[in-house]
Amino acid sequence: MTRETWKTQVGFILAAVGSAVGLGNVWRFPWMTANNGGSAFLLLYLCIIVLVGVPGLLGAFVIGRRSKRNPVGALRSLSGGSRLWGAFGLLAVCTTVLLVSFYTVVGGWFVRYTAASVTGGYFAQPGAYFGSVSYGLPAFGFALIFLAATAAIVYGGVERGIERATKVMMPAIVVLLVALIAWTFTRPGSMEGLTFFLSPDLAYLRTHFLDILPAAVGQAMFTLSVGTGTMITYASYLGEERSLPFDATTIAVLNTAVGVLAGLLVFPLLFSFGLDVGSGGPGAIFVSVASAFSTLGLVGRALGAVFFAVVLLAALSSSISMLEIPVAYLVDERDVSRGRATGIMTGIVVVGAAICALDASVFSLFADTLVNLLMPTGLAGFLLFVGWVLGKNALSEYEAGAGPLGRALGSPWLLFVGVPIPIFLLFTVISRLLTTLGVSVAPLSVLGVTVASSTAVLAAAVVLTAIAVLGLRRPDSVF
Ligand code: ALA
Repeated sequence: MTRETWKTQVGFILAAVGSAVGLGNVWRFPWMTANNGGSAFLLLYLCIIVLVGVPGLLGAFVIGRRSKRNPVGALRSLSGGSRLWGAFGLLAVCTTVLLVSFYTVVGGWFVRYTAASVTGGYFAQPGAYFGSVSYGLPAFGFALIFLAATAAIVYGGVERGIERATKVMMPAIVVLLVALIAWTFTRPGSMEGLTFFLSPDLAYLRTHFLDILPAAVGQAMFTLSVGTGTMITYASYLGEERSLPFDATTIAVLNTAVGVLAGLLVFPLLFSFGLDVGSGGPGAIFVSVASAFSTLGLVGRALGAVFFAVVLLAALSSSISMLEIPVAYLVDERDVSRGRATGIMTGIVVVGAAICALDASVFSLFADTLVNLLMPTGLAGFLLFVGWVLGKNALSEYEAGAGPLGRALGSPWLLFVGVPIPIFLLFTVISRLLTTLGVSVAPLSVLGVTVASSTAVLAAAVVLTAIAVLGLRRPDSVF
């Protein structure tokens, strides 16, 4: 069958930004920022977006455009038919199914809160309200509404469904966010929130660097949709004339801008209402922002409906990009029609969403632990593939359509994605794994020299990367 392509170039950029901009920016980013030192987290997160996120996006684009396939077909065909790489691609597809399962539940919360804003449903007791609707059957029911909307757009296909929908959604999100920020800035006390969010706290960053690093990496992966194959699949519908460095930078900048806009809204809003920014958990934004709106009577109903609807649009443009991955896998690899593939995958996600909606601990396993472990692992694997399996072929794909500046950065990029970034990602994955398993690594004594535990973790990441590199090296590799 003829493979679909993006009809317009702006369609690709908007769809990719739409994939990146979502609950990660509005629900997870302010929550992570609040729990990890405010402006210190912001600074670290921005550095990771530039140093890991943009090169990582480029890696995904190179794999996608060169192969014109979903992650499984892409890794298998570009590696000359390796089953092992095919299996790694399948891991990425499965990761996406896990993500879209919990995402559907959160999307359902936003559907409910949009409706409850209109009726004033959460106004009496915002905290207790979230507790009563967040899990169980009520949450599952609303998740199904969100999933039905996602599936309908994916069923429509690349050009008619995804491209058309995101072209309208993305500008609408920015306009609505800016309007809400303008309103928030008129409130007394909002400037304190701005300071918490924006004034660089280098002392906190120095003392808590290793504590907040994994959270910042996980957030950067999640928000850019890298490490799961989403961007591989989107770039597979892309023509050779596009500049990949330009597109990756544009997408990262626009995505970060929306995240920062969300922060500019949420923190001033919370401070102006004297609400606790650090009250963690997935319900933080619901409880706090809903509390703010509930004090404003009828105006609060209107503002609440607009706010939750804006986030809902952003969530939808991301969830469609995630559901598209397993659908593209079935269409490309199993020769299933788009309609059937959408039906099958929606059925699987219904089961996943039912599991995620069971209770808070199952939800956190998906939304927190698995995201933080699987996404950096996925990206590390993709980038080792780019550097050592594709090697010089990756460079020629990168250079096709790129301008002089982009081309000049090609070789440093390939080196960077081939060695330092995988080491860095594996370092954060191992640290997180140890924390998750409750294993604390005592300082080691090597030849009489005491090695801090983080140094031992770093050494493990270097050894793992070296083993991978030695195993993957071929004539076309970076070195
Ligand atoms: N990138 C998507 C988001 O931030 C998953 O919500």
